[in-house]
Amino acid sequence: QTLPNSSETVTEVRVEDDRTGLSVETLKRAFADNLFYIQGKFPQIASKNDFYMALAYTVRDRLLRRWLNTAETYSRNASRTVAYLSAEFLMGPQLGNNLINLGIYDQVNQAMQELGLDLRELLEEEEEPGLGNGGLGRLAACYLDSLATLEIPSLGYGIRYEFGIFDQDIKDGWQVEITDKWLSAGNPWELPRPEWSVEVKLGGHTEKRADEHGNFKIYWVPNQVVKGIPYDTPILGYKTNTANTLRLWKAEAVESFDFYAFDSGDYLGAVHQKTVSENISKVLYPNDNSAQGKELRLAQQIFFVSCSLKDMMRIMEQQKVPLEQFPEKFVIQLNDTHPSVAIPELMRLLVDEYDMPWEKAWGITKQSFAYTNHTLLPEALERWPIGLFGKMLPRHLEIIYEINKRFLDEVRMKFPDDTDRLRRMSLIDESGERYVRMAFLACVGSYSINGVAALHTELLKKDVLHDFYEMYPEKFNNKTNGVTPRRFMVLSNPRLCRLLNSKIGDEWIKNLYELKKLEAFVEDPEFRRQWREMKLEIKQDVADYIKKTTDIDVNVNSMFDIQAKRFHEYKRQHLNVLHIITLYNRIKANPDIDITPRTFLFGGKAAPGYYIAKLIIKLINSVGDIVNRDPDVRDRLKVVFLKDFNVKFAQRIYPSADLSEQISTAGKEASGTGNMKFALNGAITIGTLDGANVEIREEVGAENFFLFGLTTEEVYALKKEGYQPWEYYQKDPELKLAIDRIASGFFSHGDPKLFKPLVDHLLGNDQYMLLADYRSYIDTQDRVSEAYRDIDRWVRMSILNVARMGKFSSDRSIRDYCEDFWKVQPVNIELKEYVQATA
Ligand code: 9GP
Repeated sequence: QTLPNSSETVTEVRVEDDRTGLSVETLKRAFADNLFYIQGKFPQIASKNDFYMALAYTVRDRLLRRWLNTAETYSRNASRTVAYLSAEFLMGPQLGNNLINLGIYDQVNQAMQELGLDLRELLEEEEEPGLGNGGLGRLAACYLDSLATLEIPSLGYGIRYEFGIFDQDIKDGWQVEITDKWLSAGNPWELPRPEWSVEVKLGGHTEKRADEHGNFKIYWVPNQVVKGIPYDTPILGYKTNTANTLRLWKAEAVESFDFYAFDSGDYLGAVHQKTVSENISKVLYPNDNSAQGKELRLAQQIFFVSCSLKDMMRIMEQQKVPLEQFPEKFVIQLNDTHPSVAIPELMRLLVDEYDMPWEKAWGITKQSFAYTNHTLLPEALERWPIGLFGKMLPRHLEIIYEINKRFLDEVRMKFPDDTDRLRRMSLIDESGERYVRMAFLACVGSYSINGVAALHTELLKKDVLHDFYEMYPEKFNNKTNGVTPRRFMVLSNPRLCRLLNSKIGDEWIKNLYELKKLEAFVEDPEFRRQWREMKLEIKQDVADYIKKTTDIDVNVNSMFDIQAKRFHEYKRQHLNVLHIITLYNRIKANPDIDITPRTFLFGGKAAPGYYIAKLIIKLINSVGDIVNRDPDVRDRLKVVFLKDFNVKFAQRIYPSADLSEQISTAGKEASGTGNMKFALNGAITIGTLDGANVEIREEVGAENFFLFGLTTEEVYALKKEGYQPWEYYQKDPELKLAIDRIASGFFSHGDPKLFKPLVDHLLGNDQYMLLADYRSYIDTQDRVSEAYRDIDRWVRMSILNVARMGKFSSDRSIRDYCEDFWKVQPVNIELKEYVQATA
């Protein structure tokens, strides 16, 4: 071969094909090689984990070429990049997803078979990185998948928690938390990049001093410095060459030992600093939808945003992009308020460290950030006590005061003589103990503010952020959430995929609106038969799993009625329990009653400190103990709590649902994404007009959705007029009996005290209005039971649900973000051969 612009002839040497080849033979050889050279094992003594690791490295090798090509292309073009800042990334297992996205699932399956191994068992072996609590972290993971699939340059930035979300065990019906040691067997998917480590300052005080030119400047004198080390994970798009990066920061001490203390004999003191620093990335706060006003949590937030901003500046420097062009090079998406301390941190970097005038720095900052709000719950809106904030971030507090001063001037200008508005909108809450209001800071420092479902965005505008909407109407927009069909259909539901592909091809995997084509087959009885058979097979798998893990027998012909999500009072798992008890009471009153058999499945974790949520878990298990054993029930009802709901488990459970419970109090669930995952797998929803349920119902049609309950307006109105749960209890004999049974100790071995706190909540103020919605819920559930008896009608509904869910792909969400305000273009990645030339 002749080199371009040269007459020299060279020999071409390809990098060993074992690292890139996709044939079954090559995969087998590469796998054996990795088992030998990386795991240091021969097959006879290798553990399942060794096999898993060998396969993971085999797959990672195939990602690396795409990853490096992508990085090289972005670097060469200095492409505009989305920086997605999130305290949580709930990635789920990597191996299966990478096989799907590389398009080599079948080859690898065959290769493993030929080696006498079972791919499914190896997939089971993976410890998933559970670096998130629930919907918020999983959304971030779905968005990374879509960004890569749509070939959008992007970086996910977060924290590499040593311990992710706890593993849940159930002992005597109670949740028990177990530390999640996800890293203990090693993580083959990440690469540490110590050369890009950065330092982050904490604590101390500020001083005003003259610099070398005699100009007065503010200096921050910290009392602690920690080092952030980036760990990179490739995020491959579906059947593209794009492999973006998830960059998670691990905290370490700047010096492992304080040598002075060490020399003076204070060994423990010397190690102390190391421990304090490492604590920052030690553990994920296991709270969903509630803010934790803890010092360590604030340290986590400043730690990862400061590391990330400095990393972006390093990239700009390397690509020779001037700092003034920060907003052209990066758009920083704030995933909830957790990273919003990035706003004063960017100001500090520009003003203090790069000597930029305030106005210029503020211009850059305001154009760089976009904020997504994910909650309407007041307790989840973060605020930091001034004392705590100032102690850890004294310079940031000064900057926030300055931002606030200038902001309130703007408010005064737009709304003269409205002092109450100033008080309401101030970044500092002065109504009692003083707090920094992080959501307000995010609103002021961002050029875009979005909610995550149409109703949620409307409620932000009308209520939670109403003043900010009046101040900056142009900033507000909606971006309804979506989920990735790669993980939640292709990987998790191969049977459904095969059936879909046989009818409409596989275009839907990249363009979910293609599912619409299924509608043409809904009148085909053979297709409906296949659909029904498929569902039964899936349910059988889950039934086997339930038998294996809980020893409970469930009937696959019964309706699988599933509620799987975090435990929270607003999500109302206990309303579901009231329905179960109602059915049980009907059977007790009339054992021969004709009832549609149901299997109630629950899954989900409660925050360790959230007593009532944990009591609801105990109630489910206690009701299950009675119902499952009572001979009068004759197996027509089964109640199963499936422990340790995580991404891996979710993938198993969503496909098996007949009925999806989305029953939060209207106006409380920002969007929900479980609702989408269930419907995409053919479950029919019973739900309130809350979050994205509203849009799901619009898409699938009111006739294919079981609606019940108060609307948001009705909830507000009823609260205003003085809601009396007691009246509902008195008026409705079925409701009264259900609650009385709980209160009497019927489900707690005669102990009336056990569930008293729960009963008191319900009959006291019933904040989430279960009693008001009970009758409508029960009547709707009766209609559900009726509908399920006509299984052919049910199958039609199920098919139409899948066919009409195209809107809820995360690809659609990401496209909306890109077009609407990220203004970022896809970049095509060419896969170059890596060629070593030797003369
Ligand atoms: O509670 C919301 C959930 O409704 C939404 O689907 C998810 C992703 O947008 O975010 C959750 N919010 C939080 O976890 C805390 O703000």
